[in-house]
Amino acid sequence: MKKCLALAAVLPFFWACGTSQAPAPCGAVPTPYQWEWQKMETNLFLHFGPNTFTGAEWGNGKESEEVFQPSALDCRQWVSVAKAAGFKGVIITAKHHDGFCLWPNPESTHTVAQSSWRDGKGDVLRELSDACREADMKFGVYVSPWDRNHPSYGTEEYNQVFVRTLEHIYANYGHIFEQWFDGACGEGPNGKRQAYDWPLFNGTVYRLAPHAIIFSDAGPGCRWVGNEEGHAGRTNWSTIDNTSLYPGKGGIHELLNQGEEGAPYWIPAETDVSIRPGWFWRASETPKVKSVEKLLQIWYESVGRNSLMLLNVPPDDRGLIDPVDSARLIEFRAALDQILATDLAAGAKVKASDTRGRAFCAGKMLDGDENSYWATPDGVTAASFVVTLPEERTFNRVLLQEYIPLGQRVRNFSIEVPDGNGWKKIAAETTIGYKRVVPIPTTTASRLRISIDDALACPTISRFGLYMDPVLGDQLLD
Ligand code: FUL
Repeated sequence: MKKCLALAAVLPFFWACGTSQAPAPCGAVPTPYQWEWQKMETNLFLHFGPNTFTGAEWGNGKESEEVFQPSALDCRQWVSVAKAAGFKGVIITAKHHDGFCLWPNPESTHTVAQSSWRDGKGDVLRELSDACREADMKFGVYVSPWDRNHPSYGTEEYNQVFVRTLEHIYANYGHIFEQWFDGACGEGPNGKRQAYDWPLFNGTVYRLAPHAIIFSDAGPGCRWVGNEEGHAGRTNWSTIDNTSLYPGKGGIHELLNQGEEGAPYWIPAETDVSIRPGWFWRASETPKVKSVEKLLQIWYESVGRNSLMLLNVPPDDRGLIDPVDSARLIEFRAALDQILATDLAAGAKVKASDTRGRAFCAGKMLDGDENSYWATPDGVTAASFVVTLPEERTFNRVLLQEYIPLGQRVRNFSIEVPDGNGWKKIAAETTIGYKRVVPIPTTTASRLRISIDDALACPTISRFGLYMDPVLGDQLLD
């Protein structure tokens, strides 16, 4: 009896605070592996192989194995550069279109084992996967299905060769976080093209590594962003219907760039872009290594637009990251870290027009916990929140994150600052997703209003932040 009375006294208190249930997931959601992958944010791409020595972008597969002669290969140097520059994973071209394998692949006679480099005992994948494991860096592989060397390319047998090639990698080189499949499908040594068996290739990877994120134009783990210049769409849904897509299919660049609202599969965009004009290292292109400003812009237009940034930094012909590239990477990260070091929303008070209850109150956007979020009651798909800073502050970037384990929801949002007795709109955008960083004109204010103007279901916003970027300033505004 006493217990009942005590409960009766406490229950109204809980109701008053609003002990609502978490919202139900909305549409497609990421797997736990995709969620972890998205949080990596920036990874390094490593294009390395015979092209590094011949200067070609696409080798023809007839290059002698002897051309592969890195004089001072040190994969630990690659990984320490990646680590120092804040990258979470690396993806190496284990086999590019020329067919040359950076490991002794028993399925091929065009590999490191046929080169006199290290007396045919060299193995770049071994050295890199070991270096990654030692440094707690994630390791991924690009394995080109297009093979301009393999004699069986263009026949049904080649699909089996390719499967055994994947099996060999997955059996011998430890944990692989991402499998990169390029869609290129040209002619092989016998002049024939290959009919790739994608379900077989993807099935093989999932059988060997269920956790791996498979990249291709069509996913299924993540999708190409549709260009190699480094920008995701301003509208960028992590969902897409890939049922009729396949790697290499033409005419889908815009679809890949923007995703598809409400589509049935979670296949987020990955933005691959090179720090140099080409994908492979060439001495002549060293003066053209991208500037810190350009790299920051790419970060805003990839990570800041709900994508992952895969930045190619190709090792040189010694087998080392060129000092110009490594210095640029460190400068880029230092500039980015400095911008993000001070969240100018710190100490702010937030008040939302609608709240699901205390567990989902607006303050959850500022608590630094990626698993807590502001949410509105079911059915409330337009709502706003006002941020009041402790004093006037100057900023030009607004950061927002959705709690994507429950799906991507926001379709339109806007940002306003006080104007007399009312508000003035300074930005109107579409999607948010995992992370959105909106460049706004440099603004000094103590209040801001963010409105979610439309969403597929009640919004779930896990983070709000304000930053000042003095490097690019207002350069990114239209
Ligand atoms: C492309 C390839 O053809 C390029 O050589 C490069 O590997 C790039 C990342 O993907 O489709």
